[in-house]
Amino acid sequence: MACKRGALIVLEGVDRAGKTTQCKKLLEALQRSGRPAEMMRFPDRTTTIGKLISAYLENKSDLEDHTVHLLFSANRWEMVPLMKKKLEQGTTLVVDRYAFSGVAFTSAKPGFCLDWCKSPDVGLPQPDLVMFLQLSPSEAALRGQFGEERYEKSDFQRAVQNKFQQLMKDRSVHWQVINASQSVEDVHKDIMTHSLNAINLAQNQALAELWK
Ligand code: ADP
Ligand code: FDM
Repeated sequence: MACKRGALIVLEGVDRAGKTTQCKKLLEALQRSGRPAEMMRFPDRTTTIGKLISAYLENKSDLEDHTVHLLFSANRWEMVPLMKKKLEQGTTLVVDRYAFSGVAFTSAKPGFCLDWCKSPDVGLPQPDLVMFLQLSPSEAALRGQFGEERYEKSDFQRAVQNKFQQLMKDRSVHWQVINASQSVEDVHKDIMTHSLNAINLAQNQALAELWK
């Protein structure tokens, strides 16, 4: 490796767990400490595929369930060349949702198994660390009402939470459960500690492929 690569760090969790808040704080802290870092989020609603997904989530269009699953995956694959380039250049990527959300949300729908849902994302860049922000549905409810988007319903979110628990049994992924019911600052401290470890370890390791 010409230079030490950056780490691929993913934040996952149910709606209102604090993913976006914490991604931003982590990004700022890494940049302040002189470590090159950038933030990404999935779905990336700015691309052509992302706009189709966004219209679906906003209930402005309907898409068949398999189709939208494959679009979410394609929306990650279209970013892979850029992600690899950044990581190779030594930039750490802080990512708000990834393939785990893809699998958890689709497999929470009737008629979808985990293996089928995982298959289009097999071979994506393997995250060096996936932090799952754990928050109970009752605590999430205290953080405000659901918005208007398609998946923002309590029963469905509970089913998604169960699917995440199943995914976290997979030892090929470096999962770290974070207690998201702490204050914003305390959650940030935990996230920072785990991220710095992952950044140090990733420097000397080749980027692997997810679920391969
Ligand atoms: P997510 O991206 O997981 O949906 P957000 O970061 O958007 O979550 O946070 C959802 C809401 O909860 C926001 O209003 C945010 O200010 C608030 N919030 C985030 N983290 C905490 C926390 N640790 N304690 C209390 N409220 C929080
Ligand atoms: N979502 C997100 C999926 O269903 N599949 C995916 O692959 C990804 C990345 O889209 F309900 C769902 C999860 C959530 C919605 O919302 C995106 P945010 O607010 O943009 O994270």
